[in-house]
Amino acid sequence: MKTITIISFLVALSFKGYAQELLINVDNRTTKSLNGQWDIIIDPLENGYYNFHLKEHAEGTKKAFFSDGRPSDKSELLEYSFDTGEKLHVPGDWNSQKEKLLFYEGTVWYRRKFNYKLPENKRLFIYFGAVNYEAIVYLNGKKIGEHTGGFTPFNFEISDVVKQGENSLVVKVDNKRKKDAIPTTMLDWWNYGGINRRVLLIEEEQTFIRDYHVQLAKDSFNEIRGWIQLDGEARQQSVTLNIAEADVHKTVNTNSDGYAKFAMKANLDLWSPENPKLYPVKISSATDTIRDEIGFRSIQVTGTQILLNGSPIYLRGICLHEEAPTREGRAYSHEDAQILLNWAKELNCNYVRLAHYPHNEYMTRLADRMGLLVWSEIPVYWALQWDKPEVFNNASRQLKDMISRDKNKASIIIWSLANETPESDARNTFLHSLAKQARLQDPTRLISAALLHGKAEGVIRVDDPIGEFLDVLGCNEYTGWYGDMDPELFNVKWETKYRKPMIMSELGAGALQGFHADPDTRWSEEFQSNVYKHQFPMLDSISFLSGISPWILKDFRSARRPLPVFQDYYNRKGLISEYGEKKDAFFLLQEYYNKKQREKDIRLWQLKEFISPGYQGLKIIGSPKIVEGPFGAAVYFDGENDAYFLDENPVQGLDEFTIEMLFKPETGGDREQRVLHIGSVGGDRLLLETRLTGEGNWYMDSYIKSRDAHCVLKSSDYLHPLDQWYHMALVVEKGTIKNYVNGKLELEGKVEDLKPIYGGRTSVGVRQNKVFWFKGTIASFKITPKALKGDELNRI
Ligand code: GCB
Repeated sequence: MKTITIISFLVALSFKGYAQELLINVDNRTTKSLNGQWDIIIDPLENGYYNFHLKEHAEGTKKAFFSDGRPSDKSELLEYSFDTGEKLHVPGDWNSQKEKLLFYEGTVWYRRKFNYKLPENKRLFIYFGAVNYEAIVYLNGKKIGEHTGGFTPFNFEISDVVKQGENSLVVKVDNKRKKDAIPTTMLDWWNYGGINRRVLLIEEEQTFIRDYHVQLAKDSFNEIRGWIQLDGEARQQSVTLNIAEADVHKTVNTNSDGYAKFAMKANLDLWSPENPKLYPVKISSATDTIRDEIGFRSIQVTGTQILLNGSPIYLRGICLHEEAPTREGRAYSHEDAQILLNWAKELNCNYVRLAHYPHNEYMTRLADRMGLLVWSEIPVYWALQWDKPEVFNNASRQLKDMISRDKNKASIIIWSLANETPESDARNTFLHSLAKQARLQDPTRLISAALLHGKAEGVIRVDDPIGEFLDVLGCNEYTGWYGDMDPELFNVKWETKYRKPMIMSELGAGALQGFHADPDTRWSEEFQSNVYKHQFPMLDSISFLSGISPWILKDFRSARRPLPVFQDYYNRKGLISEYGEKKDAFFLLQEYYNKKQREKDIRLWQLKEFISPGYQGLKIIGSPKIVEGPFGAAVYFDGENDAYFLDENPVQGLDEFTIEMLFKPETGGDREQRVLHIGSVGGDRLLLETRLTGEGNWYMDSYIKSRDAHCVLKSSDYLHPLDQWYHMALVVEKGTIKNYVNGKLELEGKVEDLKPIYGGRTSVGVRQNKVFWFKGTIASFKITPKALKGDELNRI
């Protein structure tokens, strides 16, 4: 059968003997699991692959282990057998299943017998969630393909090779480290070998839906954009995308490659950590149907902030390795993912960094359901052989497959390209190419990398040249751990030449859980806590910091960490021990995150009073969710997510209306962020949106005349420190903004002259004396500083 490629650049990425294009969303396909006990042969000399002169065994050679042979009579010499040997559980690494394999790096052969009867007119694929590191797959003695890279899925079609009845599937798995591999020979995690993730047989129609991309268009809140890819002979079909709950029913025709793009508007309840809304999605063609659950959210950066659904967000994160929470070895199940992510939730995280490679799909599916934002990365870790084309191709393929599998997961906001790589021209070119590739494949997400930093004269700088190609800077720092634990070290200024948001992608210290001593004693919980305590004020002082992901949730195995008693081959920077016991620092970080949430999470502010004198019935007092009112409205108390919706629109049927707001933040402080949206979005309706950061009380009068596409916004009396950003936006679906006034500025111009940044909507805003919400060129806007008079109202 033919495999159809999506975009020509991706074709160029394929290299020798590589697996075929990926079938995505395997959870919702017709599958048969091949998980369970597999027969194995440990083969350090690769005797089953080479003869004694190191020549590869040809297909059909009985001695070759992939032939899965047995003596034909009692005198025949055959020096291997899968039938009488050892077994390993799949999924699962071998190192944690057999003591003698703890440090083993080499080849293990796996065999699984299965019975199959392929129904007529169906196609069959074999799918591996991940095999570390090299896999060669044989079915009934024939090689069907190979795969390199330990953390990405792959599949092969076996329709023509599968036998009706008993089949022998043999996989040669080799986890030897190599200098030109990814990761390379030096790494700070366990090189777990094996078939580490699930194995599935996937039955498909002759022509089926192999892949699709369904997400919000970049910078939009209401335009779903994407594509669908069919695989098979009947490639030209009409395909329907159905999201019933959002009233989306879109039919498109695939071209002769089986590919079709689509775009349409939709009124969506946006996904966020507070509201992890997933929509049931159905894609159907004449020959196939596939279902999924997809969330829609927007992720952007502006200046040094990350915006989720248009509102600034602080990422309260934690790093995780893919290690099982309740046993040794790799995590591979839904239950593992549930425990790990529950711990992250318990810390009050809204974000996780899945280090240092793509984790299994249970993690990202569950993150979608639980409302955890995700940074996902490829194992481009430390020093790679940057100038070798085959190394680049390998990285490129891993990046492609990571994005391909998870591109429809709302939780994933960041694709990360690399971790702590040493600067060089060759590395810069390598990573720049990966950044371009990632943007081409997925224009909707942010690109980052965990960078190193430099320090001179009390200033730490994050100026790595690849920062230029990133949307968000990641930075790993171990102040207080590598080197001395000197409190003075934290009195440092952080700077970068880039005007971009930064995430502190790692920080931390090690401790042996249960070992208590004074704070100066290495490996004690007190030492670890002390480092965290000093980190927090330093982190708070970094104005361009948009979040952190300390290293790391749980202690994990690492051959770099041999120190007896305290390490015993574990990296001890976990907040939780390998047995699941929490260290003191867990609770410190939890407390810090609770505080951060109070400060930064715009959802938490208390609306003290909300009155509308013109409409006596509308009165909101206390909790934002208490609403009494005669007319319908959408009242958003957090910008997007914590909206209170009433049935009717207050603007509807009125030529003009007035809302007066008296808004008093409960607590002041320069880190408070308050957002209030009034009105509603969609159709010809209007949204008045205010965002303010500032100290003390303030209030705003606003006046909106609507339905004739003319709007005026008037505000008064801001009290805010000048260096704080604030933003007032008048958002219109269409029409003209004649006048826009806030405490300092007046803008005039036509909305049509502006390039909308949120789908059909246009946002007007100010940052001190600069307009910063506009994208594209502003042709006819005038910005004039203007003093504000409290009682003035502008009307059109
Ligand atoms: C790092 C690495 C991470 C290590 C960690 C450590 O910077 O990115 O893989 O495990 O430091 O513990 O030193």
